Amino acid sequence: MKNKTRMMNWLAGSLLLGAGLNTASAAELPKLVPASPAALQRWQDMRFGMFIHWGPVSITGHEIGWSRGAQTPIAVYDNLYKQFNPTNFNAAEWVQTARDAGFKYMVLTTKHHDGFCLWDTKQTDYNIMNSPFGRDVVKELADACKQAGMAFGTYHSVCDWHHPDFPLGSPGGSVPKPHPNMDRYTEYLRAQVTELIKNYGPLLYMWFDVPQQTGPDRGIPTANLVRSLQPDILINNRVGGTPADFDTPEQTVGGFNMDRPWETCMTICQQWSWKPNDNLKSLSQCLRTLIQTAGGNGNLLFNVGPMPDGRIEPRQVQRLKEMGAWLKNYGVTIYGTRGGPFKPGKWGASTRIGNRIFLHVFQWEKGNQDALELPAIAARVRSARRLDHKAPIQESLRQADTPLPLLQSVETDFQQNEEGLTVRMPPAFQDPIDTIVMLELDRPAIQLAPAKVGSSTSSLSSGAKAKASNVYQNMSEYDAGKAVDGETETRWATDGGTHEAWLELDLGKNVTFTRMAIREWAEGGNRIQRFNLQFKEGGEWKTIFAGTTMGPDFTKRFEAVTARVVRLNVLEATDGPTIDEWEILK
Ligand code: FHN
Repeated sequence: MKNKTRMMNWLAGSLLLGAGLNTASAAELPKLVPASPAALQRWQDMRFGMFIHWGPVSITGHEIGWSRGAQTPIAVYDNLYKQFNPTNFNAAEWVQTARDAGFKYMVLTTKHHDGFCLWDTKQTDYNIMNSPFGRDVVKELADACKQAGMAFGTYHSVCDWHHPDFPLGSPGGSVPKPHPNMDRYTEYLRAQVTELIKNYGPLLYMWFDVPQQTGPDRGIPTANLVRSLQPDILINNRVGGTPADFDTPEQTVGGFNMDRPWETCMTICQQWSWKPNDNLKSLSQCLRTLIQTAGGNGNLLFNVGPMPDGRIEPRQVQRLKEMGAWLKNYGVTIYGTRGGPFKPGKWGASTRIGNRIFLHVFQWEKGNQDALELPAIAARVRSARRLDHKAPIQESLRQADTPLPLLQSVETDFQQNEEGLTVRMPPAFQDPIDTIVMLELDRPAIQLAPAKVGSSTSSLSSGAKAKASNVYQNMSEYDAGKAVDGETETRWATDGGTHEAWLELDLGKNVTFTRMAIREWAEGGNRIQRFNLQFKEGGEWKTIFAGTTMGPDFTKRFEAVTARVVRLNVLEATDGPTIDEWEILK
């Protein structure tokens, strides 16, 4: 757990505050060469990529990089490669697994924080060619991807806890090296990045990671070197000191954003690298993550950790095959689409392409005749049809403007007026994971402004005056009001290491309510261990409910309460409590 917390704190810190180790003033900083818009568009159309975390560490079953000097002593960890001989590794099989899953690109860890290199690098002997396996894994996978028409990208860790010149060492970058030389290390890093692009490219992108000790004065020149070697390559926001081309929310679905590309990276289990009997996500979790990501206008980089013998665990292969079967029928609602116009939420998500909106409905309003109420849009809906791969094929529905497969669909009950749109779905046709309704419009769907769906407008706490005992770095992006702004992609956050805190809402007047729904920030894990909910009456605090863990989907119904001021008291938390959204409902 410690490693994971350290990993998350690194992520929260460096992505939020930038690596900030800049020695040059803004005026002297080099300018980042911008990305190719066409390359960005091509990558966004792909929507779904396979992340692969692999290396000799898989022998131990512990986390790559982070277990060095933690669960596994450094001397043992650094010699694992001498017994690494994954004779069942077959790049073509990995690529076939990716194709069967519906992935459109693959990304392999070429070097993680442990410094071990999975290719025939001339910069260090600490590489796969000096293992019993003795084969260039990066080359074999890159070639197999090319052969199959699968895009290939490389993950490359900026930090290197093994390399003597990198200032920080294991565990987790927490121990300073005796004789660091960051200039020499940066040259080493750039020499390896050059090898990867020149010898294994063209690459879809360089996915840099954990840019410890690397501010814009180093990060931007490295990014520009990458761009000079392959002008249409993409670069993520972790090269150091620059947001570069796209954001990388981790282990959570990123916020709806039509302006800046982003890609959620997430594990299919819990650990990034191989872990025996790890918790495998359900098909519903996997598909809904993909749908919510595409609905937010993002890509999903979904991770597997192959076993020490070179195979991907059969359980994971099976889960990926199930995703692929769904995408075979409904990939038309994901690939090539853009997010929205209806923003993702508990209700589901929406994607759009041409004059079509695809509603991905996770929950219908039982108390409202199994309807879905949507806000008004500036377009006329010509038809609503439920996609059903078992329905008869209608040649007429072939998409003339894009080479999309036939859409097998069934007419669906909907009403539209100036208030909004209501779609009804009999329970018999409600899919337990995702019911897809295609709306045909009288204009291009991309023209429509994004719109929020559902309960946030009905929450009595929407826009309430909020205050809290603590706000992360006193940053307005994380202040108390972010817990009641109706946006699940913003949140109230507190400083790391905060174990108690309160969040107080002034609802503006006495209101009567019977329900609360609180979303604890999913990426942070269940930090809240004990809490209570109170309201103020006659100057005294009265407790409505006292609980233990909260999680991302906490709801509680209780006897009607009438009050103006309410408070969430976090009495015990493993780390800084943070709330996406707090709804108070009649
Ligand atoms: O520390 C790494 C972690 O091992 C993994 O590679 C993830 C993938 O995005 N990146 C870092 C944690 O943010």
